[in-house]
Amino acid sequence: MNARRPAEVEWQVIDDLRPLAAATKRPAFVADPSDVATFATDGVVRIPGAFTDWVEPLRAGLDRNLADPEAYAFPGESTAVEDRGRFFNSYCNWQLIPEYLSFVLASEAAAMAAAFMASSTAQLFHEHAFSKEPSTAKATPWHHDLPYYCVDGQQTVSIYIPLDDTPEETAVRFLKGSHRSGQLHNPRLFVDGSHYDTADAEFVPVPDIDPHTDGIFSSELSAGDALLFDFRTLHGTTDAPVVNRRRAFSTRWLGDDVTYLDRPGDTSPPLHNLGLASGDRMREDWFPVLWDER
Ligand SMILES: O=C(O)CCC(=O)C(=O)O
Repeated sequence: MNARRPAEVEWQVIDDLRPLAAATKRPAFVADPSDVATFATDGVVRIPGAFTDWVEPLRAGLDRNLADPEAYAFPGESTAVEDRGRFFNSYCNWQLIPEYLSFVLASEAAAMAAAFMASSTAQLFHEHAFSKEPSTAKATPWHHDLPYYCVDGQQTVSIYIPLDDTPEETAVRFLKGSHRSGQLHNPRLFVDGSHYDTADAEFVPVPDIDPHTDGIFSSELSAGDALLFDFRTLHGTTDAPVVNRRRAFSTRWLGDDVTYLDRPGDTSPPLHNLGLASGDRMREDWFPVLWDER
């Protein structure tokens, strides 16, 4: 999603995650049917206070990442040298950062993901952490996530947890219903909004979306809320300056119908040599199934 250096650190450090998944238990989650209906219709729903208890541990995990970005996989800076502030992100480090590992293995996220995807399983794809520091005035370009990923399917969800109270002006916004458009849009670099060079010829440019476009979901957020969104839901931010730090932690989940897709161009995360062909289920030894009602 930005100008990334190659991973200096191996993103996949545990050889086979299936024993770890089998040896640990995650709490159940009872979804409110009206939230599930909103997610299906709008492609996004906010669940206030869902992960308040995880805010401190996840901030501590992100601090490790920020203190030594090169010690973790795929560090990315999305502010140019001349820009004010800092927009940092990093992903695929949940096996390396103990607080992230605890979250994926012990929180309600897996059960919540399965409930909202209407899936009997929830398979963890990866986590993604973000930090916009005070004075950053950098928009997150409007995009949706599926075209960046080496997967395809309808049953997907990101669980995005703000780690700071965030005013509406700088919070991530969503175009309601955009997950049902049937179109896939070119992935864009976060640093300047330009399209990936090698994007699929079938992709269409992201439409112009501004804060007043009809059907925008936007809200002020409290640390520990959850925003659940489909990988196909368009989202982005304004370039309003960030006043107080704005950190967030997302986990990306795959449901029953999701399979590997060998995309023609670059993908993000740049996961190579997965040993899969298009149409294969993502391998459960590297992408663990953490909720399973099969
Ligand atoms: O927090 C942001 O500005 C971007 C978040 C995002 O794009 C995502 O979680 O997919």
